[in-house]
Amino acid sequence: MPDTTAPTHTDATHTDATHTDAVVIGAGFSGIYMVRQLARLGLDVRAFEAAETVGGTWYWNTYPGARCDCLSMEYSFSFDRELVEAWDWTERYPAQPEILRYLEFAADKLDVRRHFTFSTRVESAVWDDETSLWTVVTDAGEQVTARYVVTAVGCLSTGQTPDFAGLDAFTGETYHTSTWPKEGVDFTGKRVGVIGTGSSGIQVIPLVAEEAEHLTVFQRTPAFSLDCGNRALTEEEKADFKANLEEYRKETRKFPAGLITDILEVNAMDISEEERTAIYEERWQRHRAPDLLMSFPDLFVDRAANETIAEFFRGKIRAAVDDPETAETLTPRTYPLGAKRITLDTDYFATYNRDDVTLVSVKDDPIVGLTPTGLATQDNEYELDAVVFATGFDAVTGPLLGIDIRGREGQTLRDRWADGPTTYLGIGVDGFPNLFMLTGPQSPNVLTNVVVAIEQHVEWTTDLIAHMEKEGVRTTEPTPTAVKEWTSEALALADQTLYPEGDSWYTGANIPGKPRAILSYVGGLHTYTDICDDVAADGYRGFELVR
Ligand code: NA7
Repeated sequence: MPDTTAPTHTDATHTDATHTDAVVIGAGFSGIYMVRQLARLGLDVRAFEAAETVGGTWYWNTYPGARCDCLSMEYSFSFDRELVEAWDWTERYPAQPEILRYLEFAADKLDVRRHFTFSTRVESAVWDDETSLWTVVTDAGEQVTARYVVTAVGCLSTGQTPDFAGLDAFTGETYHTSTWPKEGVDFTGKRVGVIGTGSSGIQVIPLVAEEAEHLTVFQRTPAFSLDCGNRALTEEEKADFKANLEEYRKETRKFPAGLITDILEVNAMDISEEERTAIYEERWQRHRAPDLLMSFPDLFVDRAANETIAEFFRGKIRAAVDDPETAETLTPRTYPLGAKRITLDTDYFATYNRDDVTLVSVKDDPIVGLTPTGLATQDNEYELDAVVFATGFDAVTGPLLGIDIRGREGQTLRDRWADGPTTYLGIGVDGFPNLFMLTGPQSPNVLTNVVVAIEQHVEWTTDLIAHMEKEGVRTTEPTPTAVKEWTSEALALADQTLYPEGDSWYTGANIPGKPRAILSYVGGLHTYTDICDDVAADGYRGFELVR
């Protein structure tokens, strides 16, 4: 049912609206590249970003220890040799400040900043059938009409804080890792609680432990974590990457995760335990998660095979943690390795050998809520001066549904996706013409080196818009059949894997009330790219192009 409180198309064609060809929402990797490509097509482009500068998730997540889980050189734009030549990464795994500097540098070099209005959030985008235009409204009250809207809102940009009782009554400090104060936080002399042991928790915990008087970690589900073995890049590594850029770019797109990986041709279950363990150990030393997770083809389809690598990781926890009981509490046993994202850490498990760190399993002793002076579990009370929420994100769909997007006949995307997202290729939705979602749900998005996925999405979308401009196509939207079929395929493919067995943000299971559905296309970026290319070569099969 159309929501009658919504702006109607009459409201939407505001007389004081300015007009542009395309609006891009977001200034992370995808927004920067999309703006550059649309500008190169000769289109007028306006772009909006809530933050005061570019960076996206790397602008906001400034908590101590924030670091990417992809290698720096892999996690960077590869489409422009000049840009690659002009930038030198310092570390194997880049820390947040360096990634932010990189994105600032890229935005300047690609000359996209002038298209952006910063410190401005897009509140709504409403389609008008009569004019075939979107009206985009910002929190500053600006209205812009545009033929195209491209969302570049990222997959992990809407933080979630659990609705604990007593949150407002707590008199101490509270922080969320995804909106960390830019001036930093000093925990010296303080009793600190960290809730959450996903990637953010695992990165922040060792550093808070070093500073705080006492740290209490509230863990609901333990993580499989890989020692990231971070180090400075050598001059040889940097030179090698630059020299082989074109080959790297071509190769990387042939792999499921957009990362060159040597997947063995034998199944884990077809070799002896000794052989397997030797392979895992050698790959552990490479300090690169895909090398482990993709060692054998059966690891993510066969639970018994998965158990072999899970047990290898568990052994690493036992070796790192002195107290066997604490080690056991830190040991994941309830889900397959990889069904929740593998975390990359520095000294995470060893942190629990400190006298000033306490681990609380809130699976066994659930959180009841915050009190004025701390946190209460069912059986205990913890006095705290500060609480850090490392409780994650409303991933992939959260940032899109945070904008009031209304397509034909006032239909909202929120209503449309009430039972879970439905898309064609993760890019478009029927009834929402000329709306293109970069790294949208049911595209490979977070199951890849996302920068490679972004480049593929931006380039494909640019080609489609260029085609529309050239052929005089006024509107493009997927057919209902294409959406139905793609959605079924995406869901069915996920059912053949172990992803549904993990309660994680990959499936929306981390957000109470969120429909549980895989938020990514699990068939691999290589397969997905072929499908997209084939769709384009076939005259954009599955899209209705109206002149
Ligand atoms: P994650 O991976 O979603 O981790 C959130 C953590 O917070 C996880 O351990 C959750 O436990 C825990 N959590 C969430 N809600 C609660 C409540 N209500 N009570 C106790 N514990 C809770 O988010 P991150 O920010 O760490 O990482 C997200 C991605 O960002 C990461 O994978 C990288 O790709 C970058 P749970 O596991 O749900 O039991």
